[in-house]
Amino acid sequence: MTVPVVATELHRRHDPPHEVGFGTVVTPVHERPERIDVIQAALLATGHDLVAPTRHGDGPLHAVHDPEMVRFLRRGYDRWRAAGGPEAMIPDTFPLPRWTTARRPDAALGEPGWWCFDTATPLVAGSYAAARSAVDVALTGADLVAGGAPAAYALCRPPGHHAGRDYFGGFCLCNNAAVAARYLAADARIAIVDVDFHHGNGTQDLFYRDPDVLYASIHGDPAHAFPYFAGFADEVGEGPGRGANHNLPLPPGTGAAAYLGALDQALDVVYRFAPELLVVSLGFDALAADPIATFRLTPDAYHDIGHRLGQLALPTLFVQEGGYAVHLLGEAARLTLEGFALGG
Ligand code: Q9C
Ligand code: ZN
Repeated sequence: MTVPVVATELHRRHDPPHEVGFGTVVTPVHERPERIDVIQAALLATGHDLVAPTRHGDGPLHAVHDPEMVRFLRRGYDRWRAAGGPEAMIPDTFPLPRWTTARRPDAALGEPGWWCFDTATPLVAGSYAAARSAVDVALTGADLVAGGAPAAYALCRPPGHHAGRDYFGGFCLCNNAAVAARYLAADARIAIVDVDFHHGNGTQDLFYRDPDVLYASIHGDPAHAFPYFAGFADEVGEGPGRGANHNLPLPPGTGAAAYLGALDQALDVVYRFAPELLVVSLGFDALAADPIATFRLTPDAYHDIGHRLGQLALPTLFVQEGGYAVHLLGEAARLTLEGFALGG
């Protein structure tokens, strides 16, 4: 099976000089352009086809994200620099939800903490262009699967699953998978399966009350892992969405056997939901070699993951999320599609 791989060079414009993790300057950053380069090279070398994204306008983006946040992503950096902010825009002050009179600051140096929830997601001059291109990459992939392709691979960068309606963080600016899922949900019943090591708190939040989009995630237990504040098993959806959110947190050190067992459970829920299309938030940070995560998968496990996803026999949009063991990302991506092609 040859899979269209949607990608653009515009992702390179998001290339921050450093991030802050656990209060310490980290350079180079984990979420860097080479990630996409190695995946793209591996997939094209395997015979998959490169497809350029098409522009989709603001409609699908604003259906998911607060236009005011999008405006901040577009204009906030220049304001920050004009006010004397340094090259990497990282929040200085965060308004905790317990701060009852917190209001959105006018101050350019104060505004980042209103929208961005961590210190690991710096913005630079080209970040918006990259984030915007990643949304178009996901939407172009969505068009391909809606149009009859059995699968498409949206090589999104920056990633997306930590971004919610009006916040961003966790290396994510716009939630590419959620924008694609919302767009596809106009015509089809959608399931999102998230195999990134981290819980996709943004995606969960965006569909938490929605009965028509299932979210199922296998991830590092937030009792030990980022994003810490969401991703627990008792988060099952709310109101009409109750039962359409499924979290499978797993402990540090989880290997392939336990991981694939949890994936089988998640895919059983997906099967019973009877979706017409599948969106996969595909992160490779469950690899043992990943520098920021604690699972112990080898690249071979992605063949098994792909195979299990393929057994659902649904048109499937793969959306790139995380994965930071750069030297293994190409192999993991190739094996995912190889397993998927074995089908159901
Ligand atoms: N010093 C994704 O995989 N915290 N995001 C890193 C390490 C942020 C991961 C802390 C992790 C975000 C898409
Ligand atoms: Zn991740």
